[in-house]
Amino acid sequence: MTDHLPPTLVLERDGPVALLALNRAEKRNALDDRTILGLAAFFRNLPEGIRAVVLHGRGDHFCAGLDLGEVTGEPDLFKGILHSRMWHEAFRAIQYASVPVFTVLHGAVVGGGFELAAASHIRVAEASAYFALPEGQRGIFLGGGGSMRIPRLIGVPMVQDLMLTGRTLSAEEGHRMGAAQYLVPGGQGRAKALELAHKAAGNARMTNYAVLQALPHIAESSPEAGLFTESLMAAIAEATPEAQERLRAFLEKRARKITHG
Ligand code: 1HE
Repeated sequence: MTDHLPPTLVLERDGPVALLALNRAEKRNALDDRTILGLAAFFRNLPEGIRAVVLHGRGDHFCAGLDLGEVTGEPDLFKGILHSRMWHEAFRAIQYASVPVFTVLHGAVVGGGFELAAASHIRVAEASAYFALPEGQRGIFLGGGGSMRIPRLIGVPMVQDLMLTGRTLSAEEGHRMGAAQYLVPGGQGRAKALELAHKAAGNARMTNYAVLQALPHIAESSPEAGLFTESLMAAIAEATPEAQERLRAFLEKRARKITHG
């Protein structure tokens, strides 16, 4: 799905890793409809051979959120619902992509930009990143799944604080609270995300798929349903030829051991 990318999305490739850039720096990578539709199309139909995606923003900011120019005009409730649902579908395509998605966060990670980051699996924040939910100041509300996903990262009380008081979180605060798994110095986010993406790309495909598709459902299930699903998933993963080869490789001392530090 590279032929139909809008000009606001630019794709590069590093072996099995796709690097997708938000390419609208002049508008601080604000998300307009064509970009949202482009994201949905890309993640639903990844290029052949891609095993991980790194999503980043060109310019000084990751993303200034919803393109506010696209929601001004004659109020239309029905259109408003469909617009938000379009975002949901796009960000769902990211969350449930067939491969892991890493985001590089720098500068503004605000509103819909925070929602976008929250739909990815691993967030790498550069020291310049800051998180904000300025919807209250604009008179609008979260519409890209942020009410579901962001509280799962930083908790309802902190989301309420951001939305009610206009508080921003520094990269360090965001990292401490769970908005990002990694914190790196300025300018190093892309290299770090790429390194992590290559590691993930080297895992067994079925295990990665299970981590993205099964794990979140299991974690939200009742314990008994979750444990049963886990057993099914474990049996499916073990039965793949790739798993069997990897297990043999370890037992025959051909595989890497775990290293720490
Ligand atoms: C935009 C947008 C945007 C910038 N929609 N055009 N998001 C916000 O409330 C964030 C609004 N943006 C900002 O607060 C600032 O732009 C930034 C702090 C991110 C960056 O500041 P700065 O000084 O680097 O840039 P700027 O001069 O403010 O913006 C440069 C241009 O980008 C300018 O347009 P220009 O034609 O005058 O050059 C800005 O108008 C434009 N721009 N951000 C449209 N967001 C599914 S619901 C999600 C709900 C939300 O996302 S709410 C949060 C919306």
